[in-house]
Amino acid sequence: MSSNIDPTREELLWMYSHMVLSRRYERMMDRVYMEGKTPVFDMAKGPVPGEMHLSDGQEPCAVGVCVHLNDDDYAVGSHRPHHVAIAKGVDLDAMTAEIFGRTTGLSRGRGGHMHLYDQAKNFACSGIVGQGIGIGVGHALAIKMKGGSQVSVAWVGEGGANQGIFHEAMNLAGLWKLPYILVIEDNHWSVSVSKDRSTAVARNSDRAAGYGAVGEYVDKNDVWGVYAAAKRAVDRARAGEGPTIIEIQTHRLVGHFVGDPEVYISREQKQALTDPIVIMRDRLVAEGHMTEGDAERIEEEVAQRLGVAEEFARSSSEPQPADILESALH
Ligand SMILES: Cc1ncc(C[n+]2csc(CCOP(=O)(O)OP(=O)(O)O)c2C)c(N)n1
Repeated sequence: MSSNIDPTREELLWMYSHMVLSRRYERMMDRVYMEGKTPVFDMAKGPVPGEMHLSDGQEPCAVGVCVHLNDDDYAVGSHRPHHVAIAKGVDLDAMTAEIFGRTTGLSRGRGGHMHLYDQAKNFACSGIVGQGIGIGVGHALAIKMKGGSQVSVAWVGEGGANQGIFHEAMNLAGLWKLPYILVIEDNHWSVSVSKDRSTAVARNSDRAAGYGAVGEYVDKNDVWGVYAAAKRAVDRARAGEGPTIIEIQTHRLVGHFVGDPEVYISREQKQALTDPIVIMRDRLVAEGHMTEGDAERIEEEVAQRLGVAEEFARSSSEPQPADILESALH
């Protein structure tokens, strides 16, 4: 479908500033994650142990959808969740502390970066690839049974869309006409397996017809295209017209995880990738929605906010073994 619904200036600036916030967040996370992990890469070391999946380049998939959502709408991210959490408004201090494994984190530091949970923003995510598809349908069923007007959105990679739960969940979403939107972030790679080696159809949005859903396809990581597709999908969901699959052609500008040697992608392929933030900034300036000065101010505000979040996490205490049986909720 074509992009024929234009964002307001306020929406454009919201999307842009949240893309910048998300990208700078990932750069900060890349830096703190690598602390203490070299010269021989050791995942268990440093202030943020474990695996780390960053979303650089995939920001349009988050902001173009979340700009239409309210706090009480449901959002379930994947194992690569930071951009969606930030766009859904998850508290940056508590999220950062959670990733650092500290007691002030969203779940008192017990979830880590792939298991962020914020009840105030109806946000969750999971390290089990594809799981969010079913959780999202569960949210949508709950909304319908309670007669609510919210929508439920889940994000999954094109690799995760090949999990069995995709078919079961989409079938029920279509059968029951649930207020459900599945966003497929097609970054072409499932770790090192390319989509053409794993998926029988060229477009996952074509699968929608098999489940009584509407399929939307967004090319070129286009934030305007995501905005328009998501607006149609949210309007349909709130009107009781059932589910939508939004497939977005996106790309990750970084490895699958921090430390990925990326031997499966050539230098030429990597160099050909474009940056959606640079594209959006240039277009906003060219169309008079924003000045270069506005862009600089956004960068400064973001840097200041991230400094506060990092300091909050670093200065928070580590969990104690004696507290393990206490609830993870604050
Ligand atoms: C059920 C399950 N199987 C395998 C894994 C290991 N794993 C983590 S990320 C990933 C690839 C996911 O690819 P995709 O869904 O395309 O998302 P992307 O990483 O590209 O964002 C795999 C196989 C897992 N976490 N969960």
